[in-house]
Amino acid sequence: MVATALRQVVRPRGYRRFLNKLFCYVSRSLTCLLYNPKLFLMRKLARIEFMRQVWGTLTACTICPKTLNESAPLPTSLVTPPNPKTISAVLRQQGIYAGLQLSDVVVAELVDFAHQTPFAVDRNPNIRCLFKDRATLEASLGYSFQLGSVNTQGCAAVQALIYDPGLVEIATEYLGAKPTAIGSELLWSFPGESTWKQQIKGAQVFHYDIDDYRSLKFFFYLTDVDERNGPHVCIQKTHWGKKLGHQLMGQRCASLKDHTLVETYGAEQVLTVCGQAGLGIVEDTFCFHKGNRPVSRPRLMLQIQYALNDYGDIRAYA
Ligand SMILES: O=C(O)CCC(=O)C(=O)O
Ligand SMILES: [Fe+2]
Repeated sequence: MVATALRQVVRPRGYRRFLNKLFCYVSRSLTCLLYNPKLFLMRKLARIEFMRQVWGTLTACTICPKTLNESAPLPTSLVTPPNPKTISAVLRQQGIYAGLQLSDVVVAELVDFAHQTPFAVDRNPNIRCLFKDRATLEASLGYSFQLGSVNTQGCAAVQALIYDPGLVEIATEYLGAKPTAIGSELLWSFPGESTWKQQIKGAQVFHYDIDDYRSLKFFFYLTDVDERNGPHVCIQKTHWGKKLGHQLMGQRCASLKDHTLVETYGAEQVLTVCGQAGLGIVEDTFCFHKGNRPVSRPRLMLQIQYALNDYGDIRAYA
């Protein structure tokens, strides 16, 4: 009601847009505070590097060493090379390491699952579609899809990877405590036009994730990726040392122009990761990063995420 009243009183378009945005931001924050106060607090604190340093250390010290469900540990890693200490050292310095490799067999199993399981169109759980039916459903709905999110729960290969000793060791080494697996997603990114708003929602502009005081994401390409097929792009070394303004803005940094961030942190730090299906990236997603929208063919990618704490649905209230 207050918002409606404000909208009627404030006439100029710029103000109205500003008030609208402010209203959305405040109402999202309040909802988060009400339903998930721990997540709210972490999102506000972790963006400030000093707080992240302090809380990260405190949390890591208090973590029970058996946080990760170890019910199905594998004897050997499905990922090469699992050299946790080296990878962790590169991560600390660069914020990203792009040299992991999944075997062809595992890639084939994941791709098969993604083809046989309906995806949630643009992450909307109410619209589901099989990969082979995409063109037909797009035509009948009258728009082209940007993303397709496949639920990984029934996929044995994903579950095996979540508890893969190689991945877990890298995460443990980097996070400084036993990690918690907080999410996984098989994600299609489709070629096509999109508005700036859609690109922000689809993580296709530079942004950083605030998922915990310390967190880590693994990305595995399941289709071949070149410059035109949705490469993952990272501004290296931005996991620490962000400008104070960018720390205060948190996830709202996504509304800044990509070129502004590149100019601020240096074009020489921009790493565009191209590679064949099976290539794995591990990244501290406090770095500015994005997945470019493919131009020619769909990209399929698996994400697995570890952190110190699990706050529930990390994509909610963002
Ligand atoms: O699609 C990508 O390469 C990046 C995805 C991402 O950054 C995210 O989901 O937060
Ligand atoms: Fe992200």
